[in-house]
Amino acid sequence: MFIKKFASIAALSLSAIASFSYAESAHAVTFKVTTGIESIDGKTNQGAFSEFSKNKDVVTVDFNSGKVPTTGFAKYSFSGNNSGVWSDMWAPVGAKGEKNDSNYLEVFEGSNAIINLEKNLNYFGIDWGAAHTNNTYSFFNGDKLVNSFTTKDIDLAGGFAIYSALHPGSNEDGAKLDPTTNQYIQGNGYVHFYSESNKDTFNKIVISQVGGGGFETDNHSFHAGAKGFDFENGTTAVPEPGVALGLLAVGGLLLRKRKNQKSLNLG
Ligand SMILES: [Ca+2]
Ligand SMILES: [Ca+2]
Repeated sequence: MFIKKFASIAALSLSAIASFSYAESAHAVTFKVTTGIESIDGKTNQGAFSEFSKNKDVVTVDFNSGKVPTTGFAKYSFSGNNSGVWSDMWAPVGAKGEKNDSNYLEVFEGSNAIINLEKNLNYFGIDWGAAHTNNTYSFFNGDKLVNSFTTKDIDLAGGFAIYSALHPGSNEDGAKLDPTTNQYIQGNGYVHFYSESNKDTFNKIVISQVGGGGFETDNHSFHAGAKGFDFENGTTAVPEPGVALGLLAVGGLLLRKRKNQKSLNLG
C-alpha cells in the first residue's frame, strides 16, 4: 500500500518535471536559412560562406583543393564511387546569387558522403544549391540518429534564400516557378543546422540523395560544442545564471526519480 502511494506521487512529480524540462530545452537539431556571405578574402565566385566562418573556432571546408579532407577535424569518405568533388554549372551560388566557379561536393544516389568529426558538434552550415527532392542530411551521435532533414523541410520552413536562374529545374521540392520565364528554378542558400541542447550534439553527418538529381553543397562550416548553439552569437550557448540554477534543481529531482524507480523495480 505504501509503495503504491509512493509510486503515484513519484509519477505525478515526474510528469511535472517532464513538461518543465521539455519547455526549458526542446531536444532537436534545428536550422535557419540565410543568403550567407562572400568568402573571407572577398571573392564572390566561390559560393556563399557561413556568417560564422570568420569566428576563430569555426572550421570551414571549401573543397577548392579538388579533394575532400580525409584527416584532421572532419574526415570525409564515400560509401560508393559516383560522388566526389566536382566543378560545373550546378555549383551552389554566392550570397548575392553569383555563379560559383570553384570546386564543390557532389553526391548522387547510392553514394553517400560521410563526415566523421573528431569532436561533438553543435553547428554545421552548408552552402546548399541546385536543390532537388530528397537531398538528405542525417545527423548522428555515434550510431544513434539525432535528426534528419530533406529539401521538403526547407520548403515547409519558408523556402531557400535564393532561387537561381543558373539552375533550371522541374516542378519538385526546392524549386519555384519563375513567372517571367515560366521556368522552374532551383533553391540555393546557406543553411545552418544547430543543436538546441546538449542532448542533440552530433559527431557524424551523412549527406545522401534519394532518387534522381544531384546533391550539391560547398563551404561546409563546423563548430564543436557539448551544449546547444547560440545562433545569435555564433557560439556555444551559456545558460543564464537563473536558468542554470533551475536546471540544477531539475537535475536533482531527476536523480531522485531514478532512485525511486530503482527501489520500485526491486519491489
Ligand atoms: Ca568551393
Ligand atoms: Ca541538385
